[in-house]
Amino acid sequence: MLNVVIFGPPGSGKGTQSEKIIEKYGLTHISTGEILRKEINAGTELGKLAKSLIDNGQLIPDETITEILNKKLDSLTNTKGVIFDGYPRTVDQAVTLKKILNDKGQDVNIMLNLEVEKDELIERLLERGRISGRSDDNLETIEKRIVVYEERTAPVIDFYKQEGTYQPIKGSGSIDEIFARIAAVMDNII
Ligand code: B4P
Repeated sequence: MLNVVIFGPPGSGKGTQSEKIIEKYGLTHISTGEILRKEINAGTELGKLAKSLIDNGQLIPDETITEILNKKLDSLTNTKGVIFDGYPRTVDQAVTLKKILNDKGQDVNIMLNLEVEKDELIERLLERGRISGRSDDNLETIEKRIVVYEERTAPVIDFYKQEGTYQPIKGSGSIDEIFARIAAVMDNII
C-alpha cells in the first residue's frame, strides 16, 4: 500500500496534480474538499455546516472531517494506495491519520508539499472563481483561507519533516512541469 499526502496552500494545485498522480500510479483519490462540496450540493446537514464555514474561509472541525475520512477509508476495496488531497489540514488531523493508518499496519509514505508564492495563489483562485463560480474563490474569502492556512495548516509541514516523509516540490510552472517534478520524487521512493 502506498499512501501519499498532497499538501500546499489553497490554489497550490493539489486537486490538479492529484488527477495526474492517479492516472500514472493508479492510486485512489480522497479529496476532503470534493466530499464536502458533494454534501453541499446534496443539501445535507453536513453540507449546510460545511457551506457556512467554507464560504467564510474557515476549516471544518477536525472530528467531523475525521468521521468523513474514516467512512471513506472503510469503503475502499482492492486499492493499491491512496492519495490524500486536502487532508490533513491541521496537526491534529496529521496525528489522527497516522493513528488510523498505523492501526491498519500502514503509514504515510510520501508527503508532497507544493510551494507557490501568495500572489500566484490569489491569481489562480480568482481565475477559477471567474470560470467555475466556486463560492469560496472570491478575494475576501481567498485572503481568509490563506491566513487560516498559515496559522493552522502550515505547522503540518514540521510534523512530516519529523516523520522523514517530507518532499518539497516547486509548485510554479506548467501543470506538466510540476507533475514531472512530482514523478521524479515518487519514482525515486517507490
Ligand atoms: P479544497 O477543495 O481542498 O480547496 P483548495 O485548497 O482550494 O485546493 P484545490 O485542490 O481545489 O485547488 P488546486 O490547488 O488544485 O478545500 C476547500 C475547502 O474545504 C477548504 O478551504 C476548507 O474550508 C474545507 N476543507 C477541505 N478539507 C478540509 C480538512 N481536511 N479540514 C478542514 N476543512 C477542510 O487548484 C486551484 C486552481 O489553480 C485551479 O483552478 C487550477 O486549474 C489552477 N492551477 C493548478 N495548477 C496550476 C498551474 N500549474 N498553473 C496555473 N494554474 C494552475
